[in-house]
Amino acid sequence: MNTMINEGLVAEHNAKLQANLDADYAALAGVLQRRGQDIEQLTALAQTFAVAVPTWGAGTGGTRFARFPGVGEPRNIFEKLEDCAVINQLTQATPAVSPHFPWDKVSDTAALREIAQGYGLAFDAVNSNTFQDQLGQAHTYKHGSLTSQSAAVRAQAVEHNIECIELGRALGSKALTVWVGDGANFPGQHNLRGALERYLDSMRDIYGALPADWNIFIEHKLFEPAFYATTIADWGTSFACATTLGPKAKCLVDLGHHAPNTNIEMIVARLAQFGKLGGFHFNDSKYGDDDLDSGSINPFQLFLVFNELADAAEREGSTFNPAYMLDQSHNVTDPIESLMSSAVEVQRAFIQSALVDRAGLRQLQESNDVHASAQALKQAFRTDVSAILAMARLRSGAAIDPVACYRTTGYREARGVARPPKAGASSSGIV
Ligand code: AOS
Ligand code: ZN
Ligand code: ZN
Repeated sequence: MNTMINEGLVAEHNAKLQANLDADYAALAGVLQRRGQDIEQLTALAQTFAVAVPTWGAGTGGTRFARFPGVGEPRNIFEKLEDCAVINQLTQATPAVSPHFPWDKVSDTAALREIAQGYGLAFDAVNSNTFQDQLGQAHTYKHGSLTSQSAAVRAQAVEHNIECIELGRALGSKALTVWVGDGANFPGQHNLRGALERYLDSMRDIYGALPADWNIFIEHKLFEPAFYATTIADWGTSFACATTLGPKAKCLVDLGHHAPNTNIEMIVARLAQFGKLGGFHFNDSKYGDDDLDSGSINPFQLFLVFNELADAAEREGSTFNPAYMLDQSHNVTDPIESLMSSAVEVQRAFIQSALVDRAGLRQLQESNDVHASAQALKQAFRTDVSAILAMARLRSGAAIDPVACYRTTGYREARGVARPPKAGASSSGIV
């Protein structure tokens, strides 16, 4: 296995922290034992956790207003893979990468797959992009893509999605995520029903090109860039489309794509109940699609989402297997640090949800003990499982404290030398 970070540095970091970790782990083991829980089982469970890293997350995304490029940002998919390899080496929680086309320019899929494998990385869902125009493109997406009034624009958008499937197939991916910004900025701009009919027609063509063992994930988003009526604005529309299209079509929940205060965990429960929960884009937000690091604003919501996932997993068994991906954008942090933190926070919610005594909670609910039911969740959420996560990382060969370890390696500084910014690159350009 190729490693980007010198393994000796990771071992040195771990050696310094291990005595404290052992003490914290023993203390937590005692707390959990008094509750009838076995810390070793939880640590083994934590070692199974995986969330995919978005290739676009390795660079600085910025905001609508500005982008402040960071030092040594990856300039192509190969360099993004290097950063993804670091993230997985130090967390052992991110063994897959979710590419975005055509941002990720791939000419030799076999070579790319081999390089990824060398780092121990696989490819998760591929993402299409018909929300912006690319140089040399025949038709503009200014007035929509899959929903466009123009048959030629729709055909171009469908064709792009089919190309994404082909690239994904060559890379070993098993799913296509489709998010479109299509919608209206003004009342009257669209016939609301007509736009969705055209979307479904386009999606039927893409669906028809899916390999037998593939899924297509429909990602809904309340608004932006359309500010009056986004065509796939909510989980209801997504669910209706996924149901209309067929069994390979499922819904993808990006946590930032809802109105403030929306009960996202209930959406998760509904989609799981009806067999249409395809996957997640994890991130956090205060206002809208803020794309902040997971768990940075509302960790309780993340926990409650995982509480529903634990319930669904118990009911459905091993067939319940939604895809986990991060989707975040950085302007003021080092993307590697943010992605590592997010992966750990999602893993934290996963383990906290495993602390809930589900049979006990059911009894409390059946007896209408409202206070105790709420406290059962609160107790799990309040439990600091950091020692479990750190021990899982140590046992899997990762770093006890990924960000602290990363900061000792000088990786970013070295990339600054190895990856000088492209001459004349625009400050808003995607690297
Ligand atoms: C857009 O808001 C969505 O979250 C999509 O997942 C998008 O493809 C991704 O965020 C990259 O911009
Ligand atoms: Zn997303
Ligand atoms: Zn988004």
